[in-house]
Amino acid sequence: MQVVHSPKQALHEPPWETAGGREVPAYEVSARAASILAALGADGGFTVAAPGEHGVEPILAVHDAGLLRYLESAWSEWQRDGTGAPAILPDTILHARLREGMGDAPEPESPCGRVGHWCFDSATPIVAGTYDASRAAVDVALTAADLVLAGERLAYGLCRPPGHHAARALFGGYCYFNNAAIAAEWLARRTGEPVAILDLDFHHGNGTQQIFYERGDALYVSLHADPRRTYPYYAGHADETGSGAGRGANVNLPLPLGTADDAYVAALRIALARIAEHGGSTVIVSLGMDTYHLDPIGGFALTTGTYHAVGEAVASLGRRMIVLQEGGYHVADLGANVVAWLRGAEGRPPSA
Ligand code: OKP
Ligand code: ZN
Repeated sequence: MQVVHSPKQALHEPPWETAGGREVPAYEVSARAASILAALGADGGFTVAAPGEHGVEPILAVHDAGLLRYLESAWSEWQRDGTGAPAILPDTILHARLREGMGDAPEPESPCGRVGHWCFDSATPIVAGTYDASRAAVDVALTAADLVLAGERLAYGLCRPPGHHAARALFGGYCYFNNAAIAAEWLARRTGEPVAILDLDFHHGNGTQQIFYERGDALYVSLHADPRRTYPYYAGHADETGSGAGRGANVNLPLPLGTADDAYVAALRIALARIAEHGGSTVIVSLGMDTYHLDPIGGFALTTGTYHAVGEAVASLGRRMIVLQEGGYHVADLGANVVAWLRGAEGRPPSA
């Protein structure tokens, strides 16, 4: 199987994040990619290649130009004019209700003001290498899409930082650009076909949902922890089904904390049935391994064997697959879990 990854992605190495009112070591670190690359290498059935550069146009097909401009300039501006902190985090965030009934305010000019205009949480620091790494992750996703467009049945993009929380004009949730949404739009424009995105990360992909919410040609289907108790809290409920032309093309299957293998696979069957009803030859999988029973920030109880079964079940749709990495924070077992999933998707048996 062809795998795409860039060493530039390791340039994003945030020192910490905040979680539950505490400063904690960052979970979304380059050791995650190293774990996956080591496991792919040990398996021997994967060929890793660097991405091709795709420029900013596919990003602007999905994201607001102001978000791209902000992420491109944030670090140098912070060096010039920031607080001297080793990472950028907002302390004031543009909340919709602050402007209730008053229309939009202009983007502020100071670094502390600007970050809160484009960021929605305190878990997503910007450091020196964040922009280059995020651009590389987008190129990884697009190159994986190109492989499938060129005839591969399946390609894996080892994206990092992840993407599914990034909305059209907002970053957050460890995500800066929405890799899966950018790849989906790229594919839709090139094929003229509908496309389906299956999001298997523990967290709901609020960004991907938002980007395609009014689109009927892009189906978004997600299995995730119920947002009543879990991040990102404000999206991912079952009654969010799309609007306008997108009515019915958004499918949320929230699951209770503690969900284990059998209940997960049962929900997956429902997700796959919805995808089978939708047209198009390709499924983009947002693959998060934070559903793992040992994940430090997840709350499901999946085991490695189930990842193999899930890969196999998704492959049974008979569609081409662009598999893109999202979360998964149990670094030691992350690689083995990804390999299990991909072997299942390829129709190979689980490793011994
Ligand atoms: C990114 B991805 C939990 C705090 C959650 C942000 C989580 C981002 C997850 N106590 N902080 O979907 O894996
Ligand atoms: Zn996640």
